[in-house]
Amino acid sequence: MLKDVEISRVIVENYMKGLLDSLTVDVAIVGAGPSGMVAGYYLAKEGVKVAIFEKKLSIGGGIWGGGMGFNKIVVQEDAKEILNEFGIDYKPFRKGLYVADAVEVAATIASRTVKAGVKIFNMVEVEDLVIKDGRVCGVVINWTSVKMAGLHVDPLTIEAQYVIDSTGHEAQITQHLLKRGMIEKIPGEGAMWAEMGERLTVENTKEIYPGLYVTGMAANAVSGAPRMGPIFGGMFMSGRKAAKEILEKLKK
Ligand code: 48F
Repeated sequence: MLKDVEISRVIVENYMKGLLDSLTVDVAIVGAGPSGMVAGYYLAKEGVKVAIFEKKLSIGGGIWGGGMGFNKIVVQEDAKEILNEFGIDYKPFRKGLYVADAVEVAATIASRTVKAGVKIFNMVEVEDLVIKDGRVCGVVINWTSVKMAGLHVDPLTIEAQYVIDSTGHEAQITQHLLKRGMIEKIPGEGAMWAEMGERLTVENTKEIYPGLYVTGMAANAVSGAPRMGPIFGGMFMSGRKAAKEILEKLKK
């Protein structure tokens, strides 16, 4: 006989086990969009302990809708090997440019990221950073529902050696440094220019403050670089670049 409470027990026990295990991680990633998940995948693949916190119910960030809800995305030659790594199909439409199905991209990256060992906590918002002695060393989390309802409920803390701000266009996590005067400014994303935006999103992927990396559109927002619309190679390469740099630092 199946008891209703058995279902509840196994869910609570397993969730709590995962959360307890993730109170201390090597890398805490904020935002389960393309750059955050790709970064998590490449880190976990090398045995790094990673948790991703995503404030929405669904993961995948801006992938699902392609451009204006036409759920296809464009990927350029430089990032083709990342599609191959994930086993995602694509079609060339002219030399060096490919089109892929947004639903397949989002679902496959999410699946492979989880299977690589990344723990994803959806419906959890990162509301602040832990900063000690001039270094970011964790994130402050709360339920998205608590934030939405404006309830006065104190958060919990996750300890991490590195934090990645993969929150997209608003660079929400880096904003916490700005409001405390720990960085000078966040110019915000520039106007649409796909070619330049794609190049710069990779260049701007960096440790913006000790312990804090920025990837994807957050990297362009903190540097005032252009947005690029539904071309995603830069997002993937940005995530992979952050993972590579953090891996090297963790090895030291
Ligand atoms: O915006 P998003 O997809 O980030 P990205 O990796 O990719 C950008 C592209 O989707 C697209 C583009 C073309 O390439 O320009 O826009 O830079 O995903 C960001 C994720 O972060 C979550 C948000 O819900 C989204 O899923 N997020 C934002 N703030 C928080 C957060 C927060 N404070 N706590 C947790 N999650």
